[in-house]
Amino acid sequence: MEPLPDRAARAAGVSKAADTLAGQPIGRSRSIPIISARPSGPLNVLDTPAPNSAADPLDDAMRQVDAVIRDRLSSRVSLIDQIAQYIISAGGKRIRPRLVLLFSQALGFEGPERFELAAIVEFIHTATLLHDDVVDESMLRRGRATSNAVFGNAASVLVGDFLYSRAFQMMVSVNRMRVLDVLAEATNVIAEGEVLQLMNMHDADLAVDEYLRVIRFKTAKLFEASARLGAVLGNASPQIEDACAGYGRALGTAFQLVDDLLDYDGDSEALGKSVGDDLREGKPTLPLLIAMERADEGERALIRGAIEHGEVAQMPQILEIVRRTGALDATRAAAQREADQARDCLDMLPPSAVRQALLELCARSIHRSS
Ligand code: GRG
Repeated sequence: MEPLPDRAARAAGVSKAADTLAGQPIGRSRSIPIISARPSGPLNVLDTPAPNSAADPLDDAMRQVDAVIRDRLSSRVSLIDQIAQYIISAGGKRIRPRLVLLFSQALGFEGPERFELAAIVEFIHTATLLHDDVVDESMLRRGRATSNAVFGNAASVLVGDFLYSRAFQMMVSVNRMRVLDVLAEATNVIAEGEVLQLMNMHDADLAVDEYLRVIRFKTAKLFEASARLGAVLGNASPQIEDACAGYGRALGTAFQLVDDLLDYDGDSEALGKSVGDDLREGKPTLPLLIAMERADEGERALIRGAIEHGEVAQMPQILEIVRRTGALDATRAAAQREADQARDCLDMLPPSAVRQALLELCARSIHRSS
């Protein structure tokens, strides 16, 4: 039978030759907002500095997206306003809106619908974060207390529902069936991914390809949809649309692989969220799966116990095994492989500032600390 590391490497799409792959419990939450829970920083999204503001070809367009976000966030219900502002004003990298803008620009579309669609994908992303932090009982996100920690689980889930349904109202206003089609499918797949992940919790025998399926669903799908929407706006041919979607899918997969790696190797402060949460939750991600395959029998039993029972007492030893077995380098190599695939999808675009920005997004997604 083929040795486990080789199976893992193949399933993750990394060549053998390269040898590169191989809570805190939530207390009783307040159900009404409290003034002291307001963020100390700006509440206005326009005050949030855009990443890479120096030479960012999207500076101007991102300002327009932020204006749409601010406008469409409003609700007659004050708690919705407060929580939606709380999470959106914390910033975030705004990668998904950038994909809409970059691909629509690359394909020659300059209408205002691109700002609407960019805001829509950010709303959907934010809705998933609100829901995910409740599911995972996370306490820290974007460098501050999660919405569920501050406002409670019920309010967080419901405001997630508001953002999600507001996104669909905005989609209808764009009045293009194809847009609805892409986003209805994407959100459905994201939810499937999250349920699949739930089913895989505490499964120390999870296959690498099943892990990859989950990340393609829960994370890469929205990247894919964002890139595809840029192509839809540009009335691209089906071939070009699929190439754009392929870029988004590969970039999103690389992005989640790095996310999972940073959970073992990151710095909580830089990341703006707690590290080590995946092990605490018994979530079998690629660094752990590879470490298990490469470790000796005793170490394997230790990791298995941690995954199956969410044992965190052995965290330092497990971290040491993950590092020593090269599981982090192998995970980064798997992410690099995906980023390379994303880059290849750009061959259909002529050289331009936009194409350059998309290439840089691949590099930044791999070499990031937050
Ligand atoms: C509401 C459609 C819908 C579904 C609910 C909970 C859930 C089902 C899905 C959650 C999926 C999820 C949270 C995937 C992780 C995505 C991820 C890598 C988030 C981090 O993205 P960044 O780093 O975040 O772009 P910032 O903070 O920069 O915006």
